[in-house]
Amino acid sequence: MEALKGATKATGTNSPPPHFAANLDVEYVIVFRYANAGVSAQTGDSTPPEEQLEKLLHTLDLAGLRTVVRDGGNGTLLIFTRIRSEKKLLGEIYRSRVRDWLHGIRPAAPEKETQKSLEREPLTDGERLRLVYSLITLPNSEGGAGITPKQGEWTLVESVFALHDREFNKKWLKDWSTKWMIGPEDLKVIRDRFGEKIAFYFAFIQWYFIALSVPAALGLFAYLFLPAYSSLFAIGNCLWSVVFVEYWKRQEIDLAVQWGVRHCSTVQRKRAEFQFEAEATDPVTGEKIRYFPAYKRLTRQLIQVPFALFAASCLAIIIAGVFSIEIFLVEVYQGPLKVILKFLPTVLLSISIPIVSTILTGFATKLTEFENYENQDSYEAALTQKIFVLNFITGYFPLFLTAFVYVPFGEVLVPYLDILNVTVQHFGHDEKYTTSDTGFQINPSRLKAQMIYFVVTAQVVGFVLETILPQLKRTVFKKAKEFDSRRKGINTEAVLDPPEEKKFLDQVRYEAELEVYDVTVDLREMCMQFGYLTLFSPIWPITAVSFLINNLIEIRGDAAKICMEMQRPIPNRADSIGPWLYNLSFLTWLGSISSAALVYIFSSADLEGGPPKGLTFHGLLLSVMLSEHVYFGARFVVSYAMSKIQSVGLETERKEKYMVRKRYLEESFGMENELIRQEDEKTGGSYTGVGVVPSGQDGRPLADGDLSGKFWRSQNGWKDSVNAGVQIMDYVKKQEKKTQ
Ligand SMILES: [Ca+2]
Repeated sequence: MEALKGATKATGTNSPPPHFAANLDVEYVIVFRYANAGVSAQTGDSTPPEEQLEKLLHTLDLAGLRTVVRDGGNGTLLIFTRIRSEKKLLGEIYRSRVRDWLHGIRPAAPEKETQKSLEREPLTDGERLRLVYSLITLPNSEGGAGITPKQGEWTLVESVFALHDREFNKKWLKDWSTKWMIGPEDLKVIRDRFGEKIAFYFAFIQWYFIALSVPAALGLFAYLFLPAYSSLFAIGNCLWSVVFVEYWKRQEIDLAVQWGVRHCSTVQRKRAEFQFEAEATDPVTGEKIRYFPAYKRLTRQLIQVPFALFAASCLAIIIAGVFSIEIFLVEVYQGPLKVILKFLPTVLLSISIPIVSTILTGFATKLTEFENYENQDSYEAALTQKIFVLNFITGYFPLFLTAFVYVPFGEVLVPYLDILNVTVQHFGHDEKYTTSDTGFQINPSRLKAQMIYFVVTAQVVGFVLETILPQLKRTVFKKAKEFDSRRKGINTEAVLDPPEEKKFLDQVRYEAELEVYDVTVDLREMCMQFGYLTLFSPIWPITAVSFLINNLIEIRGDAAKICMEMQRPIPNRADSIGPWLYNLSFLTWLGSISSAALVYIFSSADLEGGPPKGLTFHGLLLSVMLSEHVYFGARFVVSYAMSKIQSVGLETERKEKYMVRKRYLEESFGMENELIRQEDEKTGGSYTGVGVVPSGQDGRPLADGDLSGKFWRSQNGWKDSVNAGVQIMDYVKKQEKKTQ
């Protein structure tokens, strides 16, 4: 404690803001694993852990960070870091702001005296943590220590994380649990704490929540007064989704300008994992470029195609297989144990899909790593698209299957499920247990029941899993780890804790065990949810009502998850919700097709969701094409209308740019104007120094007889000119009187 207190004093008055005080002014904690189950951890190149630790601490020191080491228990050390002096931080702030200016993120150059510019724009917690994090992780060439966990020479560095500000978290959760609406002020608070990337997520989900009230009202109306599969509702829903996405695009710009991050995605965060083949110098700019041949990346990217096909068919086969079994067991099969067997497919699906998805997601991640992207953003975009494909199939394929295969063609196809009798007969059942010969009829409530499952049950289950699973996983892993350590004779308890630090260190060790928060998981959840609304809501019009209720809780649940289940997120910047925006647009487009098809197929049925009648293929095609054209038309109109509405953000940007231009111009003239003003005050308006007609040495020589010289000296100041003017007017008036 004394050492830490001393450190605070050492920096003098420029100590970190009070929020860090509860964490003893620690900014980051680095977990260093020196032993793995009793034996020294493997560094890869057989250097002992002591050597890597020494190198790590030295590197941190060179990067301008103070360090303190404590025991982490279970074979780890905790390395606490904080910036060595606030002066160093000021330098970093200035550099970062200059970089932003050079990349066009901020309109004006930052002031040289950072202290002054900080008074104008105080440093937020998030910015501070972001800067210190980049100091730890940026490559040496960019002024950082180049420490990336588990990479390269840092094989023993397990993680780098920030400590939660528990006081703030408590206030935040309490605040949000007592109010309905999350306003711009609340978003700014999140942005200041957790960075723009997470703030964008909350801004998005809040806007989505508000916007949902429209389809919810529409859906409720349709549910009560309109016939099932009403085209009116489908059109309204599609139009809403177009306006929703287009308006969000505008809001993104507004927020980015407001938060000063517009165009920040142009400053690319380099990935430490990027492997380059050669380092070359740009012939034009002289900049050092790490080169990886484009054709190689392209060939690697091409692997995506067979991968996507493989993954899609894998998932599709499982889903279709289980689906057939289910239909057979529920609607065809009449034998013994039906009550129990009926649940078998659900169990099968709930076990197989998560396992297969996890394997495929792992594969997608490996593939994206193999594609070897240089920047974090392009890496994330590539990964997001793959994950979206996987989720698309698991999330929507069952409904597509029921709506467009089972219902229209069920009566033709289902009897073929008899082939399953082959397997069933092994258990001693025979033909009489099935009704397929006696005329099968599709179950009209099936589509709706399935939709309700995805819209209500799956959402609730997802929410519960999201909140409880991390905690469960942690407890199990912790127990397993402790058991393993005990078996191998390592001390599981941390030793050598100074007694007064015990409480703090226990908290840090607890946080070290938490998972790393990934905001794209939450974004994906919302994007998938939006998909159900655009693609299938004609099946069950009150879908939006269910989502509205769900999301009211979801927003708060996600906040609680960040505070309690996850490590404090590293504040990253972003100027949008990234690649998810394209997926939203894609879903609105597909929604126009899917809704049209649903309405065309099912509105002709006698029963709700019953077998459709009098369908023709060209009729379907026509309605789909028509709807799609209407979609493109609507999107064009909406985005045109949006561009006519003034955007606050763009206005602000324009204003800022104007102010900057004005300031630069004023600065270049300003000095002289100021001098003139001072003289004016002193002399009462006569020309003495500035602006006086040049004479003698310092200007154009004026001879006494020079007409121009005489002319300009005739009035010695603006007041003289006024007097002269008044005299002239008086004189002329007098003359006029005389002549009258
Ligand atoms: Ca969530």
